[in-house]
Amino acid sequence: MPSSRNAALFDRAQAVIPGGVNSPVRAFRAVGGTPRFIHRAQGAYLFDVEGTRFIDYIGSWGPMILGHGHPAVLEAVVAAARDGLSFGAPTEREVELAEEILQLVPSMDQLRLVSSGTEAAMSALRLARGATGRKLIVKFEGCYHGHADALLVKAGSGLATFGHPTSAGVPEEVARHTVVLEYNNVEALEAAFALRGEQIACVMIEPICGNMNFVRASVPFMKRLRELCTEHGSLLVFDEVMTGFRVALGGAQSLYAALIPGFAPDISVFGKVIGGGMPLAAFGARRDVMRHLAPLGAVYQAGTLSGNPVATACGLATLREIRRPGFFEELSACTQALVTGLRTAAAEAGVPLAADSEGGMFGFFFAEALPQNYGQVMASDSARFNRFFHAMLARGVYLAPAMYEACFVSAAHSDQDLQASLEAARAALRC
Ligand code: KE4
Repeated sequence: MPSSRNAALFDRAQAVIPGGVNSPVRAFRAVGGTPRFIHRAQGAYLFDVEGTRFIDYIGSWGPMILGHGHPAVLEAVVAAARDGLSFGAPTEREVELAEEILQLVPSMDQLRLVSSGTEAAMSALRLARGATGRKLIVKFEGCYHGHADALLVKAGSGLATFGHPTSAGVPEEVARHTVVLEYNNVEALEAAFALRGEQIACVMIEPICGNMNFVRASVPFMKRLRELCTEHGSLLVFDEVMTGFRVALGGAQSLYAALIPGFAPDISVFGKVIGGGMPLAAFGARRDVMRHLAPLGAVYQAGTLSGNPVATACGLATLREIRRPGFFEELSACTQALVTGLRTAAAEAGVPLAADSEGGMFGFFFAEALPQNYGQVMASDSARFNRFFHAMLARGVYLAPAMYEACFVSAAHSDQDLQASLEAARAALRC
């Protein structure tokens, strides 16, 4: 049971902040119960206001790939803060960060730094529309790209028909320019392009969808998507806010490039890890696309804190740590060991569980097989997930409080942490 301090704080928070949280998923509504108010974090651990320690598999929803309080990152942030929190003017460090990201993501010639994944995805969308002169965008059910109006849309009644808002406040007129298709459905993709290909400005996709917990775009699907975008002059936008510098140093696009000769997205969106826990995100593309952005071109995009000097120091220090030789090999091995342990524990308990991982990102479903789309994700056993979530929380293991969210391992997670987590899982699977 949550401590009285967490409950009292939640009551206080709900008096002054809608739902008591500054981002809805934190309210535990998907899993029920009272959210834990975190007081501090260190390494692989979160500590709530009661001092209860949790092994952290959320990592701030992805950014904390090094764990909390990495010395080199802290040192860089403090030093940068001492030199000034914000200037609203260009700095050398923004150039350094841009150069280092571009070295790791060869599909981009240039990028623009912004303050959140939502801002980056929204700007990438406007850039795609401005660069192509087209209005229609395509997204996939289950993928989340932040809360820009055009992306809060669900599938229309028929194939490739107009989308409908998933949120109040999004006008139908906006949603009608968004087509929502089923993830991994090649036939639906073919039909949509056959019907409206010449109107499609871009297709935005999470290449490994962490907003469906963990669902991979199949190679045949991704290959066909790339071909269709090329054939119809539409831009392929990779939303790597979650997968970027998390599933591999070169992001998910580097994995597909290794499997599909010549593969590359046209525009890429990054966030989370590149900020190292500070508000920083980015979008980038080839020069012929980025030239459309103000002040060069007619696509306007701006931000007071874009490329903030403290955030860029945090991001740069993080990037320099994860570039170290062997970093991703070790992180992947650690994550795979956890996932293998989860599968074994579930098999021993006779509980159907399907799990997958890539780099430092993992997901699991109480289902016989890994889901390939949103419908299959939602068909998994949510009641068991919620019981499991709370049983793990009670045993000091903090998973994502929703069965459609991914989980993350950091470089700070030790073998002892993994063994403790699996011991908790063996008990939690019997709840
Ligand atoms: P932010 O605006 O939250 O920085 O990024 C939006 C975003 C864009 N694209 C992808 C693939 C994302 O996963 C996100 C944000 N992810 C959620 C968790 N699924 C952030 C947590 C939250 O909303 O509180």
